Amino acid sequence: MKKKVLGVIIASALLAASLAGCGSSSAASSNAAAAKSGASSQASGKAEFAMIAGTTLPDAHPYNLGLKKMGELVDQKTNGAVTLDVFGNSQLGSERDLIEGLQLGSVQVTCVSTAPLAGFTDSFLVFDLPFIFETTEQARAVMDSDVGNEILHSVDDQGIVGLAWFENGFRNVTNNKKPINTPDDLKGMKIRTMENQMHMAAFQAMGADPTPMAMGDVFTALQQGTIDGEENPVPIVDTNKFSEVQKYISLTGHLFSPAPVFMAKDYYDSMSEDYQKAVQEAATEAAPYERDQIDKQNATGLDDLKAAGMQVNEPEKAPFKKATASIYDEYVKDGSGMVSPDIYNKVEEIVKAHPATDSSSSTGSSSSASSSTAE
Ligand code: EAX
Repeated sequence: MKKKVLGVIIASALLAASLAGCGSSSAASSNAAAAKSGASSQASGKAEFAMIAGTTLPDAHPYNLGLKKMGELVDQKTNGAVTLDVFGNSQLGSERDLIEGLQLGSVQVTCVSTAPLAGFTDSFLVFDLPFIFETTEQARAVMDSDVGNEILHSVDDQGIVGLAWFENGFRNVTNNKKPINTPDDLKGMKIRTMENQMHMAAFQAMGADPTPMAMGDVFTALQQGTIDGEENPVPIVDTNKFSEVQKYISLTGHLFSPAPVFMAKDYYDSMSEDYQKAVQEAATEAAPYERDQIDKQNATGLDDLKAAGMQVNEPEKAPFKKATASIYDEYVKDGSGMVSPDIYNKVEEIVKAHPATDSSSSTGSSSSASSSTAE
């Protein structure tokens, strides 16, 4: 809580600084001078548009590495007139706070999972269907398709510009009680989920007791035992050091979280077309870099977790799919809070065009997981 208040204070101070810089002709001309002399305007604090980005994840997580890359690129493309400072670790609030922050103007850029968007728009709900993707390739094909683009831009009328698709990846269950081999093993377990009705319904269908909570509160809740477990991709479990408070990670791959990079529309609209283009290009170019970092951390993360004492298992997915199949009946239909059948069909078509192969499993590095399970 303290952290969040501090974050809001920092955000407000930075916002005041960025507003003071924005539109001031003296700031703009000294910035041009700095650019000419090759000096970094970020270092001298003279950017015309000094943007701040917030995320809920540790500095080493790919979201933040990707946003820093976007910052370097936009700085280069505008000779330092547009900069981006990144604040991770929920310093600027939860994902819901960050999305609202774009609308209120307290933050200019964020990267979030799609799940917390459920309270703002229905367009992203298709990604909350359990097991909709079997492979990362399928998820990426959807993000990079026309329907992916349509979904990304569906928040335009809510004061938010969709810039690019980063990703968070396949989610796995961690807990302190036992390896999860079948849905039965989840019975009665208090599992933290994101604040999303479909995720909660899926965990309920598997017999767990889902507890929605903001990311910034999860470590302490695990440590204090108010929850038994949580579910997140390997890079998050690893960079958050959940191994210090969790014994088991089960590679369920039950959901894939894409991660849109969003910008505040008012702020974007206040920029010249050249700067808007530079911001867009920087985000587009940073996306493959961010996804590479996810691949890298997925490839090494399980070994880190095992070295830190976690036990890894890879359950068969079929019983979990069966246990959560009702979510499709319940949520794929017309109506508010539902997955639009039109979007669902378009996504399914792309998935079918990218069939899974043996080597393209949902957890990336999972092939050796069961054989090398730590005891
Ligand atoms: O978007 O809250 C979560 O579990 C998410 O995976 C995280 O905040 C990244």
